[in-house]
Amino acid sequence: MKQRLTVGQAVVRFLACQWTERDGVEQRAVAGFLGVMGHGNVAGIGQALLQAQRTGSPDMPFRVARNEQGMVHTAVGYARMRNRLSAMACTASIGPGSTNMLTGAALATVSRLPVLLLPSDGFASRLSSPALQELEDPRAGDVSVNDAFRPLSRFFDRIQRAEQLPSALLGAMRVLTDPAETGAVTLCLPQDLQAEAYDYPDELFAKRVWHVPRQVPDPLAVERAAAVIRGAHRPLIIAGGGVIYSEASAALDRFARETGIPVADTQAGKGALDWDHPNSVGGVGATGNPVANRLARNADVVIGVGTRYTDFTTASHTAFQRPDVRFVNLNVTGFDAGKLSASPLVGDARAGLNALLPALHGRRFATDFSDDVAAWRVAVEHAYGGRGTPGELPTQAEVIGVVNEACGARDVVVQSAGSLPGDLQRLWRARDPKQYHVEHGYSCPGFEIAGALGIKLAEPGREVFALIGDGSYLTMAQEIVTAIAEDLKLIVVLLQNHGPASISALSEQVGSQRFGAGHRYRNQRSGDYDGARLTVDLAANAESLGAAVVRCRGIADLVEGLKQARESDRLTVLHIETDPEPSAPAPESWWEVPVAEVATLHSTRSARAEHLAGKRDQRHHLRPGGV
Ligand SMILES: Cc1ncc(C[n+]2csc(CCOP(=O)(O)OP(=O)(O)O)c2C)c(N)n1
Ligand SMILES: [Mg+2]
Repeated sequence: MKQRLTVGQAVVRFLACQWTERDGVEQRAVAGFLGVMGHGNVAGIGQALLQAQRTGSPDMPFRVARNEQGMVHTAVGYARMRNRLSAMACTASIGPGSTNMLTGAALATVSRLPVLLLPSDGFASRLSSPALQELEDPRAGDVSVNDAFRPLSRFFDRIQRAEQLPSALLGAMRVLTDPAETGAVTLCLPQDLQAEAYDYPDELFAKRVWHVPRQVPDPLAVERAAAVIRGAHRPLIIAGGGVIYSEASAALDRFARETGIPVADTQAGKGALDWDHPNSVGGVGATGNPVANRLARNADVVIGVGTRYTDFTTASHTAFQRPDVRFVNLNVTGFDAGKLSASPLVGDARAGLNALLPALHGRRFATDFSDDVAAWRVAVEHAYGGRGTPGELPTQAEVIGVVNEACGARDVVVQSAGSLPGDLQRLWRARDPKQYHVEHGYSCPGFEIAGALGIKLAEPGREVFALIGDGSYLTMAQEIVTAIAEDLKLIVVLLQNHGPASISALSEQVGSQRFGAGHRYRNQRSGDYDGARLTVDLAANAESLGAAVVRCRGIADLVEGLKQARESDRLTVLHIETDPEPSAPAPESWWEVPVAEVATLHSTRSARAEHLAGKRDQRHHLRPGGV
């Protein structure tokens, strides 16, 4: 039997029949659509979604976003919260509608999170080309702006004929649901083709279950890795996002308790163990804490679980200083498992930890880190302060402390860029594996609110707190409107420190004298941005978008405002002025940012000398990891 459907209708019908399964739990692989309409999709995918909504068949929820980049962030937030087992599809019009999704695509692919992108292309027929917003290339008739998705996508296809659709859809689903390959999956759909009909075989619309395996690493690889670990004296575990996506917290808890190995976390891995777990030593690397960084410096075996070792985690390859340090990496992708010349364990984090533990034959390590950790926890408590100092601007650390205390164990915090990720990585006390969402792989200002919306969509029962700096708010805040339209309540804490404090401080550090990193009026006499402070009122802006706004004049107002916001059913923005100066204790770590090799400026020259001093500790980590 066949069904005569447009390409748009077939896409929607097919996606409604896709499921994932892991540990016996089935869920929709594509739970809904997000979209911004234009001439590229209004009569194609748009018509198909309308028809689905009007007739109830297929069941495919649709939500309108305000900005296409924001919509992909929302889809990413959703997939993060669902441990990559369920995703969203995003439909956009041709031209800028589609290219607005590029940043979101990159974020998804960098952070290995599934999103299904359906950018629209110009006419496949080309009869009326160039269509509005269509790119023309005099040398190549088949180029479109959507080719820019190719390097950003883990799967890319452009459908030119209706009968190509089935194989493209199956290819897309395979990559979308494969934890080792997932990321942005892009199917470009020409605007005319979306509306063209074809007789699709019934089987295309049968329920399809994509089984997500818990791949067990090769037994011989387990033996080799176990031998490396058994020979260690000061091992350290680094828990990355893979632990959380694999729901391996219980396995990691057991592994850590039975071996006595301390567990540090990355941005994506925070919450893998509760902050006060006896083995938890907190964030490692450039935005980590001194205790975890000391353990890293002296570790002879580093066991990376579900981490891709970004420069923040490795402190730009200065974190691990022992000449004999070796790595054991358990990761679902062979690419990550092999990093730093590791003894690789390619497999699922939970299955891998469970296979590795018995192979250690009861080996226990006696690294004593509890006093250092206790001292660090006191330092965090001190940074949290609690009440603020009267007459002084609250510090960012104090704001984090207050939000942390207002946050129940099941509540969620969302962040992405600025000085907050570093402070959160050091200071946040996570009490649930799904509590901490600092999307730092792509560190994208504007992820905060849009991403928080996706998390709320995934788990409406949890309170979701988005922490956002003024610079990031100015980049993208419009998904507040989407959240309000969808009646999805968020609590947004907007920290106004009048500019990108993080980049200002970084600029100073690399000798660039805060150049281009302030939010001030241009001074017509000096030609520089050293005029008065800009008079932007972001609280008024949030109000104008429909949010309930609390203008906090200090920490006490914030405490009270958070209480109100929790009780309220409205999206609430808490606006608070904060001190731009760093307020969290230093990480005792390094992050490589290049400094000009020659310069006439003294500031650059002295920064260059410091930069070279930092580089002296950089290691290649070429020591073969296997035995
Ligand atoms: C798209 C993009 N442009 C530039 C940057 C560099 N950058 C990192 S944080 C930031 C601004 C953050 O400002 P704000 O939100 O006020 O945070 P603060 O630094 O004050 O904590 C910028 C421009 C980036 N990460 N992404
Ligand atoms: Mg700022």
